[in-house]
Amino acid sequence: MKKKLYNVAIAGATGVVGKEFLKILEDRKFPVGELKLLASERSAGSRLTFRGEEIPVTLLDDESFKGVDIGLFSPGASVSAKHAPRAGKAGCIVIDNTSQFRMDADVPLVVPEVNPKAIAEYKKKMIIANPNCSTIQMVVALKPIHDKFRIKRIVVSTYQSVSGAGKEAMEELSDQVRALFNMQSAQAKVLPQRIAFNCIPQIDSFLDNGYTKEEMKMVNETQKIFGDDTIRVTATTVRVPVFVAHSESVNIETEKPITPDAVRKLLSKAPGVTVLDDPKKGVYPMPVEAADTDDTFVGRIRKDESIENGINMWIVADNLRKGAALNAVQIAEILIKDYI
Ligand code: NAP
Ligand code: 3JM
Repeated sequence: MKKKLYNVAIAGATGVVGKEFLKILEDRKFPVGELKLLASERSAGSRLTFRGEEIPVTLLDDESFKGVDIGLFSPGASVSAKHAPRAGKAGCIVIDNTSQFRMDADVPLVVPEVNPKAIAEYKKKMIIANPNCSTIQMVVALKPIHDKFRIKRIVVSTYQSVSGAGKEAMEELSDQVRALFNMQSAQAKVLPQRIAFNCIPQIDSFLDNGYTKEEMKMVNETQKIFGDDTIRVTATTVRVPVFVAHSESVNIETEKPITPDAVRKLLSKAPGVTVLDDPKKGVYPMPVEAADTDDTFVGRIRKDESIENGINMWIVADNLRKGAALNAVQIAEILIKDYI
């Protein structure tokens, strides 16, 4: 018989992604039975509110997942590496937001609007990976275009908010702005350079090929989610002084002839996408409007006049919601509807 309520654990509950999980589970009325909030010793003993009730935060350890049906993980890659497989062995299905398992051949990498059927593969390791925030919003917008016109190449530059680097990076932007307005120097501790009134062309660490890990996540994850290694992707990822919501300038080259009107028409019907594209009236997506919403917003759709079949566009979404917690809860909703 199908369960009516599911026991859920949030690993990394006190982080910016973790707190978004709490809001989304409550807003979408996910059928939560028992809820466990897990974090490190730094936050164990504190409390967070869910459906008007204060729930204690406890230490994430080997015993945390007994009797838990679904684990929503965002405690950082090394913590997921250790605890997600242990949770899986205890019978808990883990939806992991870190980069740890995304490219594992035995772990599905899922965006519900794009490849929901891949969820079936969760049984191999009891882990489902949530893609990187920048990948998610890009593939949500590009999937309908790829299906109809076949995308050969993607060139993307990102403008990523500080919330993508966690709660301490958000505090760092506030602290630096305050310090600079008070004629004091701005200290960079979490991000690799000063972020106030600046742009940093480095997200995550550098690899030998000159790209950052964040850039290669976009390349590899897009190919895995589309199930197409022939799609060529090149990315430049940049941190900007915005609190929430990532923006992307995306250029695509397609196999079949394509027009801006055809793209607008296709995307206006695409699940999870809202087209905001009337630039002469000042209508285009921006982080301040996308923050705290669920859709992926697309605008500035225009022909790339430098090639035969090319389109430029601007894609914006809330990185903590569609880019992380919302995407994971949507996966959980499919899991309970179709699989458990
Ligand atoms: P954050 O605000 O810094 O929060 C980190 C969370 O992890 C906190 O709850 C922290 O607990 C917990 N944590 C850290 N070390 C731990 C440990 N040893 N054991 C148990 N819990 C531990 O970071 P965030 O932005 O929420 O992101 C967390 C992770 O999610 C990132 O590192 C990244 O891997 C992933 N992420 C994924 C996406 C995505 O899927 N697209 C987007 C953003 C982030 P304390 O309060 O005790 O420190
Ligand atoms: C977003 O613990 C870590 O190294 C986490 C670094 C991180 C990641 C990651 O690699 O999991 C910070 C912010 C991500 C991500 O979504 O890829």
